[in-house]
Amino acid sequence: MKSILDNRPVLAKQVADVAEVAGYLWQKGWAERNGGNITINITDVIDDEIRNMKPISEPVSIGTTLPHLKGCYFFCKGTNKRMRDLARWPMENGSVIRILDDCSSYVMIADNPVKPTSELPSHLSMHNYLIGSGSSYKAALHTHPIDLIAMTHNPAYLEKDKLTYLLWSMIPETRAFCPRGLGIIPYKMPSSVELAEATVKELADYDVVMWEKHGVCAVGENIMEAFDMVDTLSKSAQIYLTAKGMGFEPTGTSMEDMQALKEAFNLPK
Ligand code: 2HA
Ligand code: ZN
Repeated sequence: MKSILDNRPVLAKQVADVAEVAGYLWQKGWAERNGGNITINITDVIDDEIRNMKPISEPVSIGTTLPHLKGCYFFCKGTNKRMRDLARWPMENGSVIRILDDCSSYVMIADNPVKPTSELPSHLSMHNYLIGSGSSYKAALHTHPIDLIAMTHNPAYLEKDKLTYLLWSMIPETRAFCPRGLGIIPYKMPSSVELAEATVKELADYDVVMWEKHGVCAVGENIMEAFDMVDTLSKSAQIYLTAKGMGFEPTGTSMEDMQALKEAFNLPK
């Protein structure tokens, strides 16, 4: 079958990276059923032939207006599609969409008319924010990591930056490679515009945010980086839980050692 990826190695590599990450999410147990979603901004690698491609769907409303997305293109996991299927057959379980000039609707252009993720309002709002703020980030990831979600069932961890410092202090990598910490968003209806707005607000301070009792949302330069940050935070959560399971409270890295890391890695917080 003909594919938009044919003879477009750069675009094909980006979709292959999404498929690879989708497989990791499934293997980690973070992607039950259709859980989680991925979108990547592929506008930079779109050529004139793609720009002229006829839509394969009617215009669909996003539910919100996103002025920076005019004429942008995204590869999106499909709604109700499984990560484990996206891993093997990305173009059957995801689609390429074009944002229309009204900035509030999109059409699908390839390869199959797969309706994008139910979290499209939050994903596209994040991309809109990233473009508007001059960021070079192109990827947004939402997934359901067991350990991190479990921690949000304790109200004590919902306090601003409580989890950030706890997770940073479990292993130096987390401090170094998730340097903006972990934002917290109080529970909101999945897929809602309210959840999208709250998520975007937190991106001013964080690359990764928790949706209370639901999951995590991360943005990054590319999908591998977004995944790596969540993976690192989850590793920290597992170290914490393992220590607790052995019956003791982990001591955590001292404030002094944390400060030394901040200076050595030139970290922002
Ligand atoms: O796409 O995870 O939050 C399935 C979800 C919705
Ligand atoms: Zn979810």
